[in-house]
Amino acid sequence: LEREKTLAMVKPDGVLGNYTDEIKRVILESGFNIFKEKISQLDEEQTATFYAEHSSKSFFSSLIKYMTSGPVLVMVLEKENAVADWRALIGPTDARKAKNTHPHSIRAMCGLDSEKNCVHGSDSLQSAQREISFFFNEMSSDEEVTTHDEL
Ligand code: YYY
Ligand code: MG
Repeated sequence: LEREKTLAMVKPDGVLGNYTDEIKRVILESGFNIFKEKISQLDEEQTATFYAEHSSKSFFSSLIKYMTSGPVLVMVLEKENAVADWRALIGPTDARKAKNTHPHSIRAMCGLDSEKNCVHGSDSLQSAQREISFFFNEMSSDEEVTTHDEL
């Protein structure tokens, strides 16, 4: 399997609920290297760009309100098969479903429903590349980027 990078995010409910340390512990125990990380505060325009594929959905305006409600922690995770493995670790989009079918997933641990689901993960290698450059190239107004050594 190829070594990959994926974008992980702890969403505002996860940061405000103090789940960040627990989530990072699970990430490291699962064999990921946290290659870069920073705290960011998304505005409406940035969120609309990040979630552009969902712009016609009924939940879009509510999603933007939620995602801009507080700071997020964004991380570049690195390991073999990182994209699919991180998606598997976070569990299904709807945290209520996650609690039933994937009780050990991160969304089961700290998510609430299909909107407030605590964490994000890129859904493909192509999305991962887009999302990593979105946060770590274009949005360079957030200074405090911690970069860890590449394994
Ligand atoms: O990739 P993932 O986050 O698991 O789900 P998506 O279907 O891409 O939706 C992105 C984002 O939109 C989801 O994490 C919360 C929000 N959302 C929602 O508020 N209500 C839904 N019914 C579906 C998604
Ligand atoms: Mg998605």
